[in-house]
Amino acid sequence: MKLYVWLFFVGILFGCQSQTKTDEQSEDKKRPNVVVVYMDDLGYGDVGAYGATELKTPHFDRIANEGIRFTRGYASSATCTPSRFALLTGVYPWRNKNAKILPGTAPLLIDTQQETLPKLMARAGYHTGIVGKWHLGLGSGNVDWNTRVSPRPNEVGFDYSYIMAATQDRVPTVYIENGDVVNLDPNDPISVDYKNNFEGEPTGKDNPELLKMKWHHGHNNSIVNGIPRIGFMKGGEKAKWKDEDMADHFLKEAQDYVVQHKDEPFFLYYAFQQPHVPRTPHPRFVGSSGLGPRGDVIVEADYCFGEFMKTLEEEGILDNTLIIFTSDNGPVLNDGYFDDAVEKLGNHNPKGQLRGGKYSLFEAGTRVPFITYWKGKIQPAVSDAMVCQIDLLASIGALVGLNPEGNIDSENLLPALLGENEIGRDDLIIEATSRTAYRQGDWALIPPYKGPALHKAVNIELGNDSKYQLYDLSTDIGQQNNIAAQHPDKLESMIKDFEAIRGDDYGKIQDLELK
Ligand code: NG6
Ligand code: CA
Repeated sequence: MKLYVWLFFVGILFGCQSQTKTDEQSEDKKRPNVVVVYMDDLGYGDVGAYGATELKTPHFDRIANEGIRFTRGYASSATCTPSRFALLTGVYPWRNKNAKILPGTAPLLIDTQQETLPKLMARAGYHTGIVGKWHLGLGSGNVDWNTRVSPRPNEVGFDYSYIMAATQDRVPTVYIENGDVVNLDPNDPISVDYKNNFEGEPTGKDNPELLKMKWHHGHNNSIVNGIPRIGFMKGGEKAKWKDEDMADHFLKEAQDYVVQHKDEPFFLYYAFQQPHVPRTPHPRFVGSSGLGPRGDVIVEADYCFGEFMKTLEEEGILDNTLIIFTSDNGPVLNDGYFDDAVEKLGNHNPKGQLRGGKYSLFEAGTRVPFITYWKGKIQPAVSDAMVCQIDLLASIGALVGLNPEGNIDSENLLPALLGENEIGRDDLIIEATSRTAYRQGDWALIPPYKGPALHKAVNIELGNDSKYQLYDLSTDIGQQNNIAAQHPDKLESMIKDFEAIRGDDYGKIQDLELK
């Protein structure tokens, strides 16, 4: 072949390649980033835009007012682990018998073969990351915290993970980056046990003189930073987190993630630890709310969210990023520590007009702040569509043009999430400490369950009753009037529809996590 002919073909080839590259780049530019911001125990009434007057949340309010504020947005469960399981897998948590509040030593709850939201995003060409609270188990039992933990979030779809294993009140109290404990000194290995203490180690129960925060119920095992925890831990001194710095620490990680991945489409799951116990605001937020530490950490979380938004703005990608903001379950005041949450509540009402709270089958257990925001793309609105976190898998899948694999309960509600219509789910099964209940349209059905009506320690009505409960939420949002007896036909049809999804053995559930 003559040289110039060869050069001609090479030229075409390179031309095509650079053409493809440019197309890909502009294609990438068009593909929106997706960020799920997940609060821990933030109630329906804890946000200004949802009616809070005693607590200022300007940054949450900004996206609520400039995006879509859903009035009927649900977590799948009234506790953390099951809600997170449903969020990431699109599968109802009650289908997995292990989807309960997990100890820090629990094995990974999600099957590594199972479809997940981050896996789907990775298939769509996104970089995927998680920063913050995990609480879905790690390893396959008997985790050695001194070697790389596996399987971990990376095995269920996250390219990058920077997490706490379980909760702020559970050991191990260390950060874990891609399976490695951050700042671990090999000469001071970590041991964790949820049954037995390690010889000679102080505990919240036996050493009250070492505590800067007192336990109310539970939370009397190992002491870290003067705070008694759930579970026993030994070693890892240099790796232990400082509770007051945690919010800033996760914020920095989330910001760094954005800066590092701004030139490619990314999916970030930013899972805050606030306002879960122990509530440990950084000193600059102490007293900021006037409502005690619970209010202060909400102000702190709102600040962190504002700073995170600033980063998206400064990096020039705010108008190309879909943000979904919500909470894993409803609010609780006293969740095991004496921290003035009850005493300093004043006129603040974390659950708004709803009944119940965290752990409850009543509305406040699962109906949570739920906001979608996309600068320039989503028009400000209030939507009454019933949407649930379980639907993010199919909905975000639709956004990136992929159908999730496997059997899922997730529904594609993308048009509602983008404000193109107000069509939500027809019905939804919610879960609370292994029990389930049913929402259909405006109606709420709670089957009979044994167990206390009131969780005394946390002072929350759980929804247990010896009879079926039926509420019309359109006229009785506070679930004060059980109208099952007046509406036998409605009751019967709802039980039938509920059982068609749930099966009919739900009533046998005795094994409640809370006794
Ligand atoms: C409970 C804890 C509570 C909290 C909850 C999990 C006791 C007495 N109570 O068992 O403090 O940690 O589990 O919360 O230990 S969640 O938001 O992660 O589901
Ligand atoms: Ca929670």
